[in-house]
Amino acid sequence: MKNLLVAGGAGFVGANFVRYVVQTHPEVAHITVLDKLTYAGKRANLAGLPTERVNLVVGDICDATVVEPLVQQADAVVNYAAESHNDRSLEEPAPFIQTNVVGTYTLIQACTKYGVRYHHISTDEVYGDLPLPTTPTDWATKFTPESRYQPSSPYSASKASSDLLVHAWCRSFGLNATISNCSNNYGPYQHVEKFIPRQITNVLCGIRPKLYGSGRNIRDWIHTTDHSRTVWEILMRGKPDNTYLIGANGERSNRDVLRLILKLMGQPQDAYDQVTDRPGHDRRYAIDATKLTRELGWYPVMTDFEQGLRNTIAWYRQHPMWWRDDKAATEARYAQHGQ
Ligand code: NAD
Ligand code: TDX
Repeated sequence: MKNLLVAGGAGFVGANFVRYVVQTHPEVAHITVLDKLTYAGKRANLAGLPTERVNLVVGDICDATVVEPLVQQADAVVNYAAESHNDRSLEEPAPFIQTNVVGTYTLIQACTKYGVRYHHISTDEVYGDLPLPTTPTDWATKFTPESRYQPSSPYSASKASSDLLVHAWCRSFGLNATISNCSNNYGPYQHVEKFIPRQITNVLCGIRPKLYGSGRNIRDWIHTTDHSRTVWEILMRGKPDNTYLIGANGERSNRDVLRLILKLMGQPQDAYDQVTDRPGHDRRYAIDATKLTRELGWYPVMTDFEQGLRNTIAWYRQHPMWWRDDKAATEARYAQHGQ
């Protein structure tokens, strides 16, 4: 794997992956990032990386004339490019269908044509949600690779569709692909529309944090560096046409996460607003990552959530120029929906 093509590598999770590979895998001679630089992608996310090892091509994964020559030169393609925000998908689903479904189709067609290895980045949200747990048996119930696909939002439905395309291309056309479905990531470079950076930057701006509904919804948090490590392992050692679920046993309610942010930022525990809930809001995500441990000997490293959150808060505090321009536009958009 000397030459990688990373689609969506100027976004949050993709840029963290590119940084991880550059820092830890000197055998990768070159990474081409293909990114449309939508509202969510930034050149700044790749700043400081050696230009002889990383270059950015600004382009659309739906455009075969851009995609094909880049795929032809690559040893492997990792696809992070997506419309990624549930709230936006509820307002305007069209770009989600275009990028997440048509874009994936365009990439896998090119990988099939040139016999290039493909890894598809997906989400645990394709499995829908689990009820809020009340008994030990409920807590033990988690998503597995055998769980039924039943996505709730236009975003998760478009990601589910893209996963199904990849499986079909493996079976019918011999595409050499793997899929990973990861839980909620946190860490640096995440857009301020997402839960954790929104609340951190709210506090930094003197805005009261906003909790949707009761705040009892549970998300399964993983540090984005653990996600990157796992994707690398799957790229190297994953079995063709296999799905790997990535999670770090990081389940917490939104309310608990928000109260921890407030504590770490020296604010009163009740200094937040409860706002209009997200329509169709998934209740709980929980990942059973047994297959990763069994097949790849994988385990998460960055499991101290409080320390990870402290570092993430420090990053947003130290990089106001990175997020300041997005903040006002993001809050204006939320205000239109009472959020
Ligand atoms: P993001 O919105 O921060 O980044 C997406 C990137 O894709 C941006 O750089 C954007 O410019 C680019 N992009 C969008 N449309 C494009 C197009 N048509 N052509 C080329 N580039 C395009 O999203 P993220 O949070 O980094 O998520 C990346 C991937 O990881 C997604 O597939 C998402 O489903 C998956 N994922 C994310 C999480 C999470 O918690 N963030 C968890 C599990 C899976
Ligand atoms: O202001 C907020 N208040 C709030 O209570 C926001 C923005 C969110 N929330 C809640 C909704 C969710 O229960 O916090 C939780 C996390 O919200 P998001 O950050 O929007 O993430 P989520 O919808 O869980 O999806 C994320 O994880 C899976 C990513 O955005 C997806 O791309 C990924 O697939």
